[in-house]
Amino acid sequence: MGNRMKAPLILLLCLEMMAFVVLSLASSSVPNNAYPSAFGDDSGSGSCAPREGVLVPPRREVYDEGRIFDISHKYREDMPTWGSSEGLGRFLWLPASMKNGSLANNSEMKMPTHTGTHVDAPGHVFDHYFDAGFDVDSLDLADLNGPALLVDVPRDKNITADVMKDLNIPRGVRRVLFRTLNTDRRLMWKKEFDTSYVGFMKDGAKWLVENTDIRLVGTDYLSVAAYDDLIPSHHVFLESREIILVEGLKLDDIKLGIYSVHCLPLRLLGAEGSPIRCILIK
Ligand SMILES: *C1O[C@H](CO)[C@@H](O)[C@H](O)[C@H]1NC(C)=O
Ligand SMILES: *[C@@H]1O[C@H](CO)[C@@H](O)[C@H](O)[C@H]1NC(C)=O
Ligand SMILES: *[C@@H]1O[C@H](CO)[C@@H](O)[C@H](O)[C@H]1NC(C)=O
Repeated sequence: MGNRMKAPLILLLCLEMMAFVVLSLASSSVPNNAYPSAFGDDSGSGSCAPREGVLVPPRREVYDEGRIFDISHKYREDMPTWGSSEGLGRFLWLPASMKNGSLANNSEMKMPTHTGTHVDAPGHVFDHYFDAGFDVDSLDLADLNGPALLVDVPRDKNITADVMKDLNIPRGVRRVLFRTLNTDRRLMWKKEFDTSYVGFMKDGAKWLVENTDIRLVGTDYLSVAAYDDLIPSHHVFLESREIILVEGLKLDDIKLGIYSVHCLPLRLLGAEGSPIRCILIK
């Protein structure tokens, strides 16, 4: 376990040359001039009819005519980040660019590993697990992929033991995505971190561990645990090292029911968190 990465994640994104040829629609008001099409106009291709000769990249939330749903958030400069009122801020830049004479554009990025839609490994809240190497690369892909239930929880409470009991999730269900008031409040679209988000209270986490077969717990803000029970709820979930927590999911406009979920974290050796791409397939 010699090679231990620190929390910030630094990756080189080597885009295949000319894979994304994007004509600049830059205006002086866009926040990140190096990435005009990604950060400039979030309304995507819908708002302006493509002009002749202007290439417009596809940006989708749903694929294959409603069969595949992207439930990961886009990484944006104005997405919320833990404990900050400023949002994520600049996380992507171009040390080498074609505009400056390079043969290709090569971006670098830096962000906390628990940013946006992400996964927690047991080492997140147990230092002896961290030291023993229970990082995101140790998570079981069989738990991160398979049949999953999308449920709504009551909008007037955090997720307590009573709430869990009333959900009546049958034994045998291994993956559950919990949609909460956070989705209605669009908290993942607000750059200010908000401590009043809905999450699991300790007794709700304990009820889930003791009375269900759930191995994958997904929620719709930056932590599955309510702010008031932040560490206790994480402890209850992660102690057995059998439950995987996926946080910051984008569950808007998806019908309740059973899907096939597919979540893939990066293989970040030594990291107790990782950005994760999750999709639901009907
Ligand atoms: C990178 O190269 C692409 C393709 O030539 C171009 O469209 C884009 O504007 C370039 N970006 C920068 C920041 O140079
Ligand atoms: C190109 O280089 C100039 C001068 O070093 C720098 O100010 C500018 O930001 C660079 N542009 C890009 C797109 O990297
Ligand atoms: C959930 O708990 C947080 C504190 O952790 C609190 O601010 C919030 O109001 C609670 N939400 C609901 C709907 O009860």
